[in-house]
Amino acid sequence: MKIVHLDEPTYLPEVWRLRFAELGDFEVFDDRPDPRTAAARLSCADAAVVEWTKLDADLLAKVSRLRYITLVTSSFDMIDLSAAQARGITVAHCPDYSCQAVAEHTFALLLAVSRRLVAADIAVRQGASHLYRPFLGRQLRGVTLGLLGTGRIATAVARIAGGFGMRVIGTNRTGTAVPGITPVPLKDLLRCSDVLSLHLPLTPATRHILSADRLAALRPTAVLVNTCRGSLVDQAALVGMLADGRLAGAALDDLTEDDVDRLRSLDNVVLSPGIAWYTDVARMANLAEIHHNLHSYLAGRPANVLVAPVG
Ligand code: DAR
Repeated sequence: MKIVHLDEPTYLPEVWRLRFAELGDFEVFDDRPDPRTAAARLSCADAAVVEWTKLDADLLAKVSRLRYITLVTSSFDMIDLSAAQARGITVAHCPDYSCQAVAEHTFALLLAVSRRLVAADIAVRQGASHLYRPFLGRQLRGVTLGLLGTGRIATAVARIAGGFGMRVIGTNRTGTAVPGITPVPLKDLLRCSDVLSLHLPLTPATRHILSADRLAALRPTAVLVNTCRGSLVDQAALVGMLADGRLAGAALDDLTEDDVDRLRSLDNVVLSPGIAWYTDVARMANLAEIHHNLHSYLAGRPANVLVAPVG
């Protein structure tokens, strides 16, 4: 059984390389391959671990032999799942490893934007002391937190929000109730949230789920937190609203290219470079989850499957 790690692992200490090597002939590539190189590598393997490479239908059409992919991510927008399925490839992902990390980062971002922490830090480094007026904070206790998506990460966010004394409402696709989150229709979520936090995967159906129209339904005093893919939001519309005071603030862990320079210039925005998942505990849990995925596939009962070949 040949297993490749296709592209530059963020974290793969030697002990874990050895553990993966117990599962088969395990080869790690430490670069980020172009599509041709990626297709060639995948065609020499039975199973692959993928972190960065976009696996679109064109690339997958060039892949032979490969039967299994586990993404190291919980997100799965970088792979064309139906193309993989059509080529007889089982695709799994890692939905669990980062739930607590992302939930905690949601609050790191929310507190940073509510207390203008980045600007305050800069002010102190420039000599400020007991400077109050630019830094009037917004209390979280008693405000309404709206969760768009009520899965595992949102549930962890709701648990933390309980400690802050926030009222938590949420919307999901199916209308199912989740403990700790009061279910509401989307239009009420937009209308009632003081803080709106996104917790759903990017798919063709969720791209721009926060469209210009939906953003316009938010309270002008609201704050948006996004620890998911930037493309869930119509970023150009968001920037316009933040710039002219139709939305109070935003805290974003992922950006798109749309109007990004103007976004970077706004001072009611806090940004982080895709690090919501990246904690000491989560990166270890990520390795355990990838290992579990491979192990369960090899044992004939694949876990965390996104698509499996039909028939
Ligand atoms: N968007 C997050 C982060 C993935 C980063 N890389 C990892 N896990 N090695 C996700 O899990 O989808």
